[in-house]
Amino acid sequence: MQIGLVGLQYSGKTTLFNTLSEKHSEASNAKEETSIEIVKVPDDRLENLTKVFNPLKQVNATIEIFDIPGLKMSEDNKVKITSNFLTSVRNNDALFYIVRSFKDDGVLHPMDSINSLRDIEFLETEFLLSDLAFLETRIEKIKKEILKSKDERLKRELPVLEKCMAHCEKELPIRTMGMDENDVKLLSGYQLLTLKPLAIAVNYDEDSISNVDSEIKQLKDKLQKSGAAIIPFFAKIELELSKLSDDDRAVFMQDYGIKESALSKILRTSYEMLGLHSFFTVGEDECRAWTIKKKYTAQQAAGVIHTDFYNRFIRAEVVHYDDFMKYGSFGKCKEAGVWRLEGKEYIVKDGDILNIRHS
Ligand SMILES: Nc1nc2c(ncn2[C@@H]2O[C@H](COP(=O)(O)OP(=O)(O)O)[C@@H](O)[C@H]2O)c(=O)[nH]1
Ligand SMILES: [Mg+2]
Repeated sequence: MQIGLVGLQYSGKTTLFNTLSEKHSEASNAKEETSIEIVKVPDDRLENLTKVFNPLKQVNATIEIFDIPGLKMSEDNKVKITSNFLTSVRNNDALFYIVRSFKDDGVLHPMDSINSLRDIEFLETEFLLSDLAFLETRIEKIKKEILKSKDERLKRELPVLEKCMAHCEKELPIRTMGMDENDVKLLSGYQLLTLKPLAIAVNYDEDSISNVDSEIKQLKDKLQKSGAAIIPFFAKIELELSKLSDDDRAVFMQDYGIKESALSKILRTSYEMLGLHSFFTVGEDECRAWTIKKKYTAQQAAGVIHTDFYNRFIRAEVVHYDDFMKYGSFGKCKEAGVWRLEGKEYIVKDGDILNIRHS
């Protein structure tokens, strides 16, 4: 899973990125290149399974976070979107739009004043224009191609693209169209920007913590049509806190009134937006958490572990994590009747422990 942090220059992307990374260095991407960090998804359930099985290694699920710079002021005092920037943005599964709301006279704002709504609308509009331009060209091209060939796929694509175009023309992002899954799959190669799940992460300073809830509520009201999640965070304080031990951090977070860390918010929101959850595999060699789509069947989940497991799938042995912790061993789970053999159509649940039987 790839998550992209985008936003105007000096909004706090790199500061947030450093909070998430294990290095916790001070902000810098002076070279203006995209940085990548592979973040381990913390999971108490996996920690507990590791305590039971004492495996050689524990493997957490991971997500890749991209710090994408590029939205800076050009010489004519305007923020320009480049095609390089859009290419970096397209590669992500979900986007976090980092918006500045912290006040600091020592830090420039590329649009000269703090106005989070304006900044959000700026990027949304640019993404919408980019999708519109793409859709227009693509629709023209497909229409011509359909006349020449009888390509069935193109014929199915055309009405979907036209619906997207009509939606964008109403200045609405494609993510709010309620497209069915097959249509989404049909368009997946195009990487339409306003189809990507979007979270708007607003960066506040410590003086505003007490006003945050009411400000976020106002933004939510104004941005209802964006279909975006909206979350507050505190880049600068959280970078300081990320350098502390877990216990100290918990104490300071409480002092500041920060209920959940930026990392936890980003992971939770990403899983929600993308419709993901986790299952586990356990054993003496490794205990591991895997990330899958919520609707995945046992066979699809097996395929995430290994394509051979998909092709040669026979059955899945399944115990839910809660049952396993309640009874303490697979043997006891069998006696209690909570250990099951499931076929390939079984829909895997969050927290299932799976063992795939294959030929
Ligand atoms: N006062 C204050 N400064 C911040 C905050 N977040 C970021 N900064 C500062 O703003 C500057 C730009 O931040 P940076 O993360 O590099 O922004 P980017 O251009 O979006 O990557 C740096 O000097 C940061 O230390 C914040 O919450 N409060
Ligand atoms: Mg940066």
